[in-house]
Amino acid sequence: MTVLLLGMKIVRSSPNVGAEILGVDLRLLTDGEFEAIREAFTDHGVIFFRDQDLAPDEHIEFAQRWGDINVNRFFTAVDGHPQVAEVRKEPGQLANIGGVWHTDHSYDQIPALGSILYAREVPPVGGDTMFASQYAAFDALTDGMKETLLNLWADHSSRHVFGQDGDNNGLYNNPSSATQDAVHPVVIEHPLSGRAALYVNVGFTLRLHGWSHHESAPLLGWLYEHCGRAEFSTRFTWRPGSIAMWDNRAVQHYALNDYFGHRRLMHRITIEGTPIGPARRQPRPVAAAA
Ligand SMILES: O=C(O)CCC(=O)C(=O)O
Ligand SMILES: [Fe+2]
Repeated sequence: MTVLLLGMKIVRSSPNVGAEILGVDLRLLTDGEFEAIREAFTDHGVIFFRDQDLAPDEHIEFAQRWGDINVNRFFTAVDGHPQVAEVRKEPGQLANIGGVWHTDHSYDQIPALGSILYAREVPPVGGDTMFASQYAAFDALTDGMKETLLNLWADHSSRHVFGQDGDNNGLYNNPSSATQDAVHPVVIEHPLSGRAALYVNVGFTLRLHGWSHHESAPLLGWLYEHCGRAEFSTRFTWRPGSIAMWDNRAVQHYALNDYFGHRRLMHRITIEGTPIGPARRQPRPVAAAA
């Protein structure tokens, strides 16, 4: 489906998630265009732009339209621009940043709204990023599973990824500031759309709150598999100048690590979020008449 708005074209990327926004220069946005982009962001969970030419200051200016910038504690910043984090992988490097399904910042009490990732240098082929709708993931569950999950909370942490003893792979800085832990509902009410979204991720969720690791593992393992199902996802192929802006409360993402021998360099700005709370319990089903 294609929607035309103020000369911009909004083209859905897949049935459940993502839209590409064509015909706009992010350096010259009118307020009307920005409102249409914000609406597309709420509707589609992740939005994509092509052929943008943004200096770090222009990237920052676009980001500030959405809210305050979250200055990343763990990523190396672009020289002279602490608000802009580098997501870099060098040709000889094995590990990448974000190479499993995950939700950024779920370890924070108030998780970031999302990120604006801008491609500077990309491999000739590979290095795509996948996004999966956590609305679709929740909607596809049975009533029984929904009812169960609506009562659960989960513990999240940054320590096992960014901390001193974490699986850091030399990718991140400041391990001593990986002190964030948070408890969030397993199903959140999205602060913009009001829709219910699954909110556990293999990157940062430790266990169900009040459950042991052993008790949590089977259910969480099943949910992690479910969260990233192909039907809920879209795959974005980058070109230099491409942008993806995703909503951490609505989608998970996964940076594919399939381009050994090539450099990939992205600039990322993260926007602060607002508090999240549990999705409302569904009304009790009426028993079917005999
Ligand atoms: O490099 C990418 O495509 C995404 C990496 C990632 O997970 C992130 O920037 O949060
Ligand atoms: Fe990420």
